[in-house]
Amino acid sequence: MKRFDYYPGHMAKTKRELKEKLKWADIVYEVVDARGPVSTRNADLDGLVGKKPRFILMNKADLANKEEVDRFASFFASEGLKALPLQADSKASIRRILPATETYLEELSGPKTPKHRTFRPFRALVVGIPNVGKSTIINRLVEKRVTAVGDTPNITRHLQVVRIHDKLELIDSPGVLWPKIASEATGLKLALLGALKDHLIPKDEVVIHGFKLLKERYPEAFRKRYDLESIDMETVALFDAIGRRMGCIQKGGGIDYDRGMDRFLHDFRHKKFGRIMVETVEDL
Ligand SMILES: Nc1nc2c(ncn2[C@@H]2O[C@H](COP(=O)(O)OP(=O)(O)OP(=O)(O)O)[C@@H](O)[C@H]2O)c(=O)[nH]1
Ligand SMILES: [Mg+2]
Repeated sequence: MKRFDYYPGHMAKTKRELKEKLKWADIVYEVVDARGPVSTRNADLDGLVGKKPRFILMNKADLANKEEVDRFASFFASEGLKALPLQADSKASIRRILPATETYLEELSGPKTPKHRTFRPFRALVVGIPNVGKSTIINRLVEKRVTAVGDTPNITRHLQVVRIHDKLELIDSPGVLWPKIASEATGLKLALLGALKDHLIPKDEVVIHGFKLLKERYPEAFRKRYDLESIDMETVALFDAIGRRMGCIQKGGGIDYDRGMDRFLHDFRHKKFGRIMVETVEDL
């Protein structure tokens, strides 16, 4: 799996910064993509967060299969982790975060709560891999009802803290983690979801994986999207048929595969096959 090893130089610095922010936080919002809630986590976070309360936000739930997302919530619960499906661009959905956090923190409080916590709001940090919606969540949480608390010099000089609730404060920049690519299968899922830079895995491999997944799980949505009579054909023939249907034709009349693949990936990432999952609880 050598070719999937990828650790950009700036990640060491990012991790250091994340550690600083974590010192400040009482609770961590771990944002994942609801279409692949396990593959879009990052194993390093366990070590970094330690025993701090953690809340998994399964974001982009509007793009994912609802029943499957609920099953992942139960799966996380069985591992002792709280998880909430979320659609960051919906106000109603964002509004559920605070009460759910309060309930969670109340569950955790009681005899174990350190005394100082009754005197100040809880402090939350949003973390996750790229493109899962961290910034959208922060912007939506912070919108309007906030009072800026300002820099907190005794912790880290440039941490901007905002009060979003009388019981909760938020650091206004997210902690970014690189995805952990544990296997080729995970890499392909992350690439399909757009959580990896496109050049990391050859595009045709990602597309072929997308074809395979759709053929297995969502054949009718796949067939309908491209108005095909059948999808029961070899990969190359499928490439051709889809490319033709999308009008991705070069000057000489051949299929423009590159454009076709981009169009397909865009479709995959933007609900053109309905609410889909790149993994299910059974897969794990
Ligand atoms: N459909 C849908 N799209 C979302 C949702 N949340 C975020 N997005 C979109 O996902 C894309 C990435 O969102 P960001 O908030 O920039 O993600 P991020 O985690 O901050 O990404 P980085 O800054 O690259 O680490 C944007 O195009 C958002 O509009 C959601 O709940 N549903
Ligand atoms: Mg961001």
